[in-house]
Amino acid sequence: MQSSLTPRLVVLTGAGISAESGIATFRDPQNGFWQHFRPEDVATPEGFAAHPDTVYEFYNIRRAQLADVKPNAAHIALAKLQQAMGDKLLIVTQNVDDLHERAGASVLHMHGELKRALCQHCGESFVWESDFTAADACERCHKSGGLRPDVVWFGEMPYQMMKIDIALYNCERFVAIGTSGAVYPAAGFVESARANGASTLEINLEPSDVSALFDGHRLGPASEQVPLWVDETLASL
Ligand code: BJW
Repeated sequence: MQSSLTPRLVVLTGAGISAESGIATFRDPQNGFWQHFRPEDVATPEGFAAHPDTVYEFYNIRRAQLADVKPNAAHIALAKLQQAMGDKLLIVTQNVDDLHERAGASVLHMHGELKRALCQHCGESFVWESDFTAADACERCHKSGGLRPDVVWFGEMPYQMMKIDIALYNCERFVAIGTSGAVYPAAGFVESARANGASTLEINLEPSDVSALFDGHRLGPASEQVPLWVDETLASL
C-alpha cells in the first residue's frame, strides 16, 4: 500500500538527459567518455590510487565544463512535474552534473556530484566549485593530500540506497530516462519497482540493455519525449 511518506512516482535519469545540453554520455560509440578514457583508470578507487593526477584532471575538466552548459527542455519539464507533485515524486539521478538543480528540481545524486569534494582523512563532503588536486586542504580537518571528487566509482556503494530502495518497492510508477542499463544497481531499479506491481516506462533514444523489462517505451530525444510525457502526466493528476 502507498504510504503518505513514500513517492508515487520514481524517475531515474542518466547521461542521456544531459546529452542535448552538450555533456557527453559514457557509452556513446563516437563521443562517449569511455571512448577516450578507460573506466578502470578514471572511475575506480584503484585507478585513482595509481594515477591521481589523471583522475583530478578528468574531473576538473568536466567540472569546469558545467559553466558552458545549461539545462534543456527535459530537465525543465521534470522540475515542472516536481513542482506539481511535491514529495510524491522522487527524482534519482546517476548524473554528477548540476543541470537538474539549475532547472529548479531537487534530486538525489546516487553517483555523487562534480561540485563536491570528499576528504578521505575525515570523511567530510563539501561544495567545491573550482579545480582541486592533492595539494588542496580539507575545509574541515585542514589536512592536504586527502581530497577526492565526491563521486561514486566502480566497486563503491552508491549514495542513499536505502531511501531509493524503499521508494522503488512502494511506488506506483517508475520511469527511466536516458540511461543505458549497463551499470548496477541503477540498471536493476526497474525490477525492484516491478516487484511490487509498479508500471514502468523507458524514455531513451534507443532501447537500453534492460529495455525488455519495461512495460512501456518512448523512443526519441529526451528534450522532446520528456516534456510530452510530463504534460500527459500533469493532465492525469
Ligand atoms: C539519450 C539521449 C538523448 C543519449 N535522449 N536518451 C557484474 C554484474 C552486475 C554488476 C556488476 C558486475 N561487475 C561489477 C558490477 C557492479 C558495478 C557494475 O554495474 N558494473 C557494470 C560495468 C557491469 N557497479 C558498481 O560497482 C556500483 N556499485 C555497486 O554495485 O556497489 C555494490 C552494491 C551492492 C548492493 C546494492 C548496491 C550496491 C557503482 C557504480 C558506479 C558508476 N560510476 C559511474 C561514474 C560516476 C562518476 C562520473 O560521472 O565520472 O557512473 S560509471 C558511469 O556509468 C556513471 C554513470 O552514472 C553510469 C551509468 O551511465 P548512464 O547514465 O547510463 O550513461 P550511458 O552512457 O551508459 O548511457 C546513456 C544512455 O542515454 C544511452 O542509453 C543512450 O541511448 C541514451 N541517450 N542521448 C535520450 N538525447
